[in-house]
Amino acid sequence: MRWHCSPSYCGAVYSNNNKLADGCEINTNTDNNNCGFCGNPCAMGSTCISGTCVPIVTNGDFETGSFAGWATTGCLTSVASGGGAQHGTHYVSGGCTSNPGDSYQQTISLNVGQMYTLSAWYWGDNSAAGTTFYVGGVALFSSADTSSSWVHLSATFTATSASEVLRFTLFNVPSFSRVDNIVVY
Ligand SMILES: [Ca+2]
Repeated sequence: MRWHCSPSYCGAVYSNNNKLADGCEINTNTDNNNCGFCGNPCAMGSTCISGTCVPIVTNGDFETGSFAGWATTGCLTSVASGGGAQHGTHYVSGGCTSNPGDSYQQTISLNVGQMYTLSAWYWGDNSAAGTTFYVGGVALFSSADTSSSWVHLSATFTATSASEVLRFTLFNVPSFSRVDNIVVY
C-alpha cells in the first residue's frame, strides 16, 4: 500500500477519505508530518491538533525565567539561571527535603490514541535526591541519581485523553535538584 497525501489526488485539507483501497488515509487534523495540509510537518515538541501545530509543553525549558505555564507546590523552589542549565540558561531548582518533594504540573493537549515521548533532564546530588514524572497520574519514569550530573530520562506513552496532566516531583537532601528541557513529542 502506498500512502498518499495529495489534495489533487485525495481531496482538499482532510486527506483521509476512508477508502482504504486508494491509500488516502492520512488525517491532516492529527498527522504530525502532514498537519493542516500535506507536506506540513510539525516541529519537534509540537503536535498536530485540529490541523494546527501547537506546542505540547508550555515553558518546558523554563527560558521565560519563571514558572509560567506551571502550577507549583513545594518548599524551596525557584527558576535558576546561569551555567547550571542543561539547555539554555534557566532550569528548575527544587529543594524539598522530604520525598516526593515539590510538585510541578500543567495540562497538555494530545491526540487520543497517538503515541508520544516524554523527555526530560534531571540533576541530583548529596545524600538523597529524586524525581518522578507522571502523565495522567501514571508514573512514566523516576530517577534517584545523585551523581551531580545531568541524566536524560525518557519514556513513551499513548494518550488516552485529549487533555492530560503532566506532573513531576523533585526533592533533595539537603540541597537542590534540577530539572530542565522537558519536551513531549
Ligand atoms: Ca532551560
